[in-house]
Amino acid sequence: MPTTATEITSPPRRSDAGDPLGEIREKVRAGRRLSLEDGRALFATPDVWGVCALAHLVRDRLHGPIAYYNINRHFNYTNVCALSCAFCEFHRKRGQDGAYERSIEDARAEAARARDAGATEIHIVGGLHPYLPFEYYPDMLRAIADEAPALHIKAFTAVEIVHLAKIARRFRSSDRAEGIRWVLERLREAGLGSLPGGGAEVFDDRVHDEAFKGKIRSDVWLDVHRVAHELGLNTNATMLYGHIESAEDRLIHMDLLRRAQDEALGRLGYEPDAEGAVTLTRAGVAAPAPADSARGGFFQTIIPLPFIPDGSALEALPGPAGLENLRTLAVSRLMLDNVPHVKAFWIMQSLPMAQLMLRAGADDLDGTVVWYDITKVGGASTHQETTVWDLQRAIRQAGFEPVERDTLYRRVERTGAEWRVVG
Ligand code: V47
Repeated sequence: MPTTATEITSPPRRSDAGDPLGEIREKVRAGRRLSLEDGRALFATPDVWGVCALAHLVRDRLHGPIAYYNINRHFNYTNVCALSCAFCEFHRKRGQDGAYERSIEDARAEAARARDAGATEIHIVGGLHPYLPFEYYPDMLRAIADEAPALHIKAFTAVEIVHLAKIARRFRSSDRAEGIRWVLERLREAGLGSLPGGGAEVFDDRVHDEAFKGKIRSDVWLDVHRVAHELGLNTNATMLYGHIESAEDRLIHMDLLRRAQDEALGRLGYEPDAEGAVTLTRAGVAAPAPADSARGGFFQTIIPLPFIPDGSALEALPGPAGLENLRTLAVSRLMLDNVPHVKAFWIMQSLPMAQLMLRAGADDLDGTVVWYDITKVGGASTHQETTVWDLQRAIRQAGFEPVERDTLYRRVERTGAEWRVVG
């Protein structure tokens, strides 16, 4: 398990000065892994559209004319959090104005509403609540699974999983994996289907200490996902960019994720190339089949999240602008050659930007969402919903065929609120 990224020490030095992307284009065409130096060139070039076009090439090879969307609901069970991360405007202390805790019955009622609206997934995350007992969490999942058995439960970031291991008194720094496994097994028995990608932020200790001190560090985040993969659970990965990190930090983040994915795919029987890389963009290599949770165990999607300053302690920062968002997503597609999907999360990107991203490496627009508490752009309320029609229109206008997926990227066929997985 890697705990440190490849050192980046040498200055940029490329032979193709006339066409800075020429050598990278050849590698991309051949399905070869890009180096960190290539990544640095992708961030440095003024030719953002050239970077997007390269990412599109990869996206086209993996997914052709298809762009995915899903019908989902988010449920935030509490915003009470023991931490006070500088980038986050969601957290409250207990008793503070706006602090809330949802009951198990609230979760059950949300599951019923999601089921009745035809959602295939409920995405659950919350703050690190200092007083809720461990049993609250499996009980919540059991209530949801009982109320809406077909609803996939994607729940709890790696940060919450470690918090649960601590409150269950199972977390020992001498053997982190044991406590993490214990928690994940209990949650899976209660109905957990997969882990969302949150809490990764950016895997750098300096940034960690300034913007989210107290949260788990990268090695622990990666441990949680490794153990989840070993148990056959699929997971996602995020990267929060555009705050106090550098382009170099983003590349190291991507590098650590792709090493972890090489290991996950290795466990699933993929053969690495001579350099130890498992690229899904090489000719003749198929992406892992849409899995049920018994055959899963890898990162499904990378979700670059642009920092939204509004209401956070870092509010004075401008946040990333449009071209930076496009470039970062495109570089993620290019560097993470072993992650099948790239998601444009429209809540944070905006739907018009997410639509452009379909031409810059993204193949997935998540989702109908409905209620979202973590970020609110420009004073938006927690009601942040888009319709299936809007998602389909955005996809069609970008020149792709909209395909509804479930959480595990299997095709969904539906008539109204009735749906079934078809492949
Ligand atoms: O971990 C918090 C981020 C994440 C801010 O797995 C912020 O399918 C921007 O992980 N500006 C939670 N971002 C969201 C998340 C997610 C979203 C959609 C799909 C999936 C998936 C996962 O939101 C947190 C944090 O990185 N976040 N505050 C902010 N001010």
